[in-house]
Amino acid sequence: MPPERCTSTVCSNASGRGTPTVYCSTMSNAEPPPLYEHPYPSAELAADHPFIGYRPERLDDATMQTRAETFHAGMEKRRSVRMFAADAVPRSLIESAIATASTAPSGAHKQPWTFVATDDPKLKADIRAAAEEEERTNYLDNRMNAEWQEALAPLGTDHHKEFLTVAPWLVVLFEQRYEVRSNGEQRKNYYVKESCGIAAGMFIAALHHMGLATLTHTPSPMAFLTKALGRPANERPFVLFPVGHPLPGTLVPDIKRKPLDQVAVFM
Ligand code: IYR
Repeated sequence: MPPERCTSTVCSNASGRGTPTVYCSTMSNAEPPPLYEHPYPSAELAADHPFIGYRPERLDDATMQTRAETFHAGMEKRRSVRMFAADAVPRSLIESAIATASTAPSGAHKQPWTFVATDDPKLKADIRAAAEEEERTNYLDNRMNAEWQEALAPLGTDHHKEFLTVAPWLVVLFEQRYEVRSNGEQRKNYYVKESCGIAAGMFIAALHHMGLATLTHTPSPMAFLTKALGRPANERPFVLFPVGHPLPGTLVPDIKRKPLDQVAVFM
């Protein structure tokens, strides 16, 4: 059966001139969206902005179930680690984790993040000294209130942050509160915290998937990281990740994750 003619007003295939832009009945696995009264993109939008087809492989339910369970089982094994081996980790692995994190969805696709990575011993020592100073105030001068300290007690954390010099890499995720264009103009970013939170999660998942460990460390306040790493005024530290292999024999708190019925509501 010959392909039908495409009826989309913005489809260049209709005149036989090239690649289809939006829904095109001449494309084997694309259909006009009959479910939608207001299809996205509208013909007007697609005429002004580039859109491309999105056609991920459609899997059957059983295959999806297996993949879902395999992924979940892998993620269940992830733990935050505070004791790292000093073993070197190739820079290409850190680059790959950052590239994966950078696939995160972001407000208006602004990707409002910078990942600053260092394996420089001097920089790591400076960062550790500054972090420990802040944490000393938190723990020893009671900047954390009693309720907070009570919540942390079972984890046994304190102001010592040796992992900051032992872990081979420190990666600081900075949020970009606004964007500075090459001509110096400033443009607002949107949903910066949400976007960076998602990117942080994807970074953690990428590291875990490749067999590395990290700690989601936020030595509050973190302004010292801006100075230590020489970052511009539009950036603010969001999370500090030490990255490496866990120290063989490392212990982690014997915590349990909440069962599904405590974290999910289906209605
Ligand atoms: N940022 C401090 C305190 C701390 C806070 C939380 I929430 C933790 O889960 C663990 C520690 C520190 O890193 O010690």
